[in-house]
Amino acid sequence: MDFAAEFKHRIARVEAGLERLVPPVATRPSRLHAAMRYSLLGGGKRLRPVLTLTAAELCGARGDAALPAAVALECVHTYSLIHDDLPCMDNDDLRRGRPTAHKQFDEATALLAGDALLTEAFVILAENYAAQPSLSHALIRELANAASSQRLIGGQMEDLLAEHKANATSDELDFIHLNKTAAMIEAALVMGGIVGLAARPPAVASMEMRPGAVALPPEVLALRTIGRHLGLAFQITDDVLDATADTATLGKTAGKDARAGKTTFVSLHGLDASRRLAREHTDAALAAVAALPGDKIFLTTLIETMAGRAS
Ligand code: GRG
Repeated sequence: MDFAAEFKHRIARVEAGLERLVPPVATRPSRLHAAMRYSLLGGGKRLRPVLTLTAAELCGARGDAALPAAVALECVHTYSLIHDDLPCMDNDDLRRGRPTAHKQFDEATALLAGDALLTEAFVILAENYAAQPSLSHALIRELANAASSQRLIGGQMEDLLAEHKANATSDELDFIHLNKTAAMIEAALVMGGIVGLAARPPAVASMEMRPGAVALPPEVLALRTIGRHLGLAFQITDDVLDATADTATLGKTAGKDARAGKTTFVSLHGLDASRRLAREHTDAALAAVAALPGDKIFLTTLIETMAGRAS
């Protein structure tokens, strides 16, 4: 397998999906849709939607069945970045190598573009999986939980609270990253898995998808475990890069954590221990991949690539 070519191909599928499933700029009000598309289509590594497509294929999805799920996930991720950059949060000028949404447009437009992307994600799921109500429901539930007050938003809240403390504890840091970062990576993989498993014979698929189903399919449990470890490895690597890489390479402001006196994996454990910890979580993610069906070489190489990323 030519990993680089395959990765590029999957990113191109995601870009085409984003282009097609999000309202065009001409949609009224044009300024709002321009801001949504500016943030959504202006770069980004697309790791999460590629994870969705990959998990879906491993679990049996055909063609572009998981593309709307991948696009919905990227819409929620992009909303969180827009809001995180706002003056009332991180107050950042640079994102994905370009001016942040509130710098390019204005603060109110950026706020609304974030709100609209969050809402659009659920429109995309409801509309594109309408013919499979139990699948649609399972996807909406997964994404809503990941973006909820107890996960993404809860992680962001504790992150803000921790900024005002002299020293956050290891437990607080774990809560922040399990929720602010890992929740969306977990959801990316699980949503892909759910789409793949829905392609199984109807009786099995609808039983597994039922809310409160007694036994979740082992593939979903494995994807959750992979997502949790991958998310933690991703965040630790992010902290290491913030401390060691430059702004041009990152496409966002480097060194912000130390300047803000923020508790990070690096400030708490040091660079070497942080790198070791990231490696341990990457290995744990790789170990959990073994429980998945199919040819896992693309997923394992992607996990290794994420561990070794420079931006
Ligand atoms: C405002 C509800 C709300 C949440 C904000 C995503 C987020 C939570 C904050 C952004 C800052 C940050 C360091 C978050 C940790 C997760 C993370 C590293 C996000 C950036 O993901 P990448 O690197 O971004 O995959 P691209 O631009 O490549 O998609």
